[in-house]
Amino acid sequence: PPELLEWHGHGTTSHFSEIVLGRCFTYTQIIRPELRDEDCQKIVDAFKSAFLSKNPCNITKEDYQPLIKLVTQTIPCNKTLFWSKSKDLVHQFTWVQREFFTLEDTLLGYMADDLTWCGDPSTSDLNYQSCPHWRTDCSNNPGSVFWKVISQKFAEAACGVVQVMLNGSLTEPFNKNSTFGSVEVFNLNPEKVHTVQAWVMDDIGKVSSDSCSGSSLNELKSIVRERKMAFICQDNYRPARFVQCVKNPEHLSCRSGI
Ligand code: DN4
Repeated sequence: PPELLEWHGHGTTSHFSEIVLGRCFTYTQIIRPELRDEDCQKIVDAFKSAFLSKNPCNITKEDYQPLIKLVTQTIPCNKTLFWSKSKDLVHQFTWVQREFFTLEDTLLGYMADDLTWCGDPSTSDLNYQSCPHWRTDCSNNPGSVFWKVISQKFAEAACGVVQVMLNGSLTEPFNKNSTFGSVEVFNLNPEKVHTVQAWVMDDIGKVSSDSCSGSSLNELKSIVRERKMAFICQDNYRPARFVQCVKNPEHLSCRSGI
């Protein structure tokens, strides 16, 4: 059996198989009934086959191809929402503004959100003790490869104007080593995507900085323009600011016109 704490990351989430199967049914039967005919048992089996009985440091994009092929979900043009370092806010926003889709609002992203999973070459079981951590153990682990594959697909499929929510309280709201900066921007198809629109959201309580004119956003603008798409940037996009203000109604920036 795998040694206790073989790896530095958390082990497979308890009840992983039941959670992903349950989430698949919740998503396809209740959240997006237009997907009601998807076969959740088949999807979960393909998900698990991608990494079970394999070295969790040698997972490849090809391992997830059967899963990717099984799930066909089209996102309407103009409704794809990427994010970086703004996970809570972006999901609070899409919970209210239902027509926007983050990756975690698609079936595969929804099934895997916040979970950990890995197997071991010597057994056909999940490893509940530990899984490789992407920084300290290896980057080709089941979770990292999964997010990379589905992030790439999500970006390739986008059309019209795409949005990205960034964190304006950071010195580098755009980080070219993030999944957004290294995978998603470069997999947008300029023949389908005409504009990239950034929403740069400051934490409430931090001094509002004019991030759109800073060097980090300028780097994103250069990449986008180089790839023949238009770039728009908005500091503290109002609809998302309103979501932040629910928790901070008395803050000055929530009281006065912002
Ligand atoms: P981020 O806020 O830097 O990272 C989002 C999450 O992904 C954090 O928990 C990161 O872990 C984790 N992460 C980032 N890169 C890797 C990696 N290579 N292996 C494992 N975990 C990683 O933002 P980001 O720009 O890197 O990723 C967000 C964008 O990519 C979104 O537009 C999504 O469409 C997509 N995405 C979503 C998820 C998710 O929902 C994960 C990866 C990518 P840590 O830095 O906190 O350790 O979980």
